[in-house]
Amino acid sequence: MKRLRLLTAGESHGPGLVGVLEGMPAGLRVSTAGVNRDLARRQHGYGSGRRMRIERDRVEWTAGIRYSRTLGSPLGFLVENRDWANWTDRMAVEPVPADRRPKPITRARPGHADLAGAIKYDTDDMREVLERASARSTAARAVAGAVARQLLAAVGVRIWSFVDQLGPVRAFSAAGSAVELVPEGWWREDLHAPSPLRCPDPEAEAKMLSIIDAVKDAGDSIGGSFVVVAEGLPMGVGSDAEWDTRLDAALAGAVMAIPAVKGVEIGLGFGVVPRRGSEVHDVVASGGEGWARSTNNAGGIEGGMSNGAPVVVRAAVKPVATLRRSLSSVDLVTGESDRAHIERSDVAILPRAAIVGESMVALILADEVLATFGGDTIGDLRAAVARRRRRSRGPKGA
Ligand code: EPS
Repeated sequence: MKRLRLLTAGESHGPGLVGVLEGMPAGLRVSTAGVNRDLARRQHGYGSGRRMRIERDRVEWTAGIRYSRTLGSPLGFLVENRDWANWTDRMAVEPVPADRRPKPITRARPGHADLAGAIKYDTDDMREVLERASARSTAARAVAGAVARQLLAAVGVRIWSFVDQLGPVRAFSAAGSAVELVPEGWWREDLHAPSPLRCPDPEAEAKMLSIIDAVKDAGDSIGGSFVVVAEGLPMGVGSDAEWDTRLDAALAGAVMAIPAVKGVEIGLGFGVVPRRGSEVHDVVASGGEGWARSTNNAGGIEGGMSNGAPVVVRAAVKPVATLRRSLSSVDLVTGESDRAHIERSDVAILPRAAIVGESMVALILADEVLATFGGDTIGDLRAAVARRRRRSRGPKGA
């Protein structure tokens, strides 16, 4: 990131997750209830394992906020792992006598960090890898993302998401991201009373739920895709000037950095491949208010910059790597062929991954907004954004 820095630490079954977010302007009112609401949203969804019944994620601030406002200094925070109480031997910081140590994990799960990590860190116990590689780490990102979301809200940007596909079932049976088919204002419903899979098409969602049940019974897992939408971003955030200043590149990298994400599209994405230019580009018209575009195939980004239309990012999520009916593997120590290790896990993570997607998009957009408009205080930022909005109202002569 250009102006923000986020550093997180924490193992899945250690005492907790910590984070430092540096670069927020002073004076932003931070709603702790809002951050906790986003943490709860990340925990919601059908297909989760038993762990989600143990955790009640809440943020504890350790730095950077006074009387609910940011000071401009780094924000420090902590999210406790309630499950830690059940893991004090297995994840002890101090040495534990050999007879009290659990059996090492030596049979790598295909698709997980286990094997490459065991080689990289030179360990015979894959627990030392999988604890940090766990998607538990995304709870810390959700805290930082929630603060970023509040900064964006202060300058008129709103972020929401939905699950648009699970296995073979697509919301609205539509090709592409289907954003335009989501009922107006659905995001509000999702915020306050989310459906089990956070899918805005109830018919498709019912099918998705039965797929999850069938996959669970078969000891298997299933993936799909989610879409994140950011509305109200001013024009010209990001820049065309250099390969590493482009907004789409930053978004793609950050969303790809979510565990289990294997593909990222902006707007039409891979849908551009079979189409001609006249079927892809969003014609420019000047409507009653500002620049009117009847389509948004560009997903809100042209030339590496926001064009004022909603930013639309879609991500492909692979099925979770832990299968109850585990796949073939080889024991790291004995070299014998055997079934992969089985760790308590989730069957489907789509509705939760979508919230992590919101967090990553919020972080990047907050960073890009700050890099574009600057400001030591939220007041400076607001004034600069307002100037840009005035300038982008429409053609000069209109
Ligand atoms: C995860 C496995 C499960 C998930 C965990 C990620 O945890 P456990 O092994 O304790 O059952 O619930 O996700 C979280 C704890 C979380 O907060 O998202 C994994 O193997 O990645």
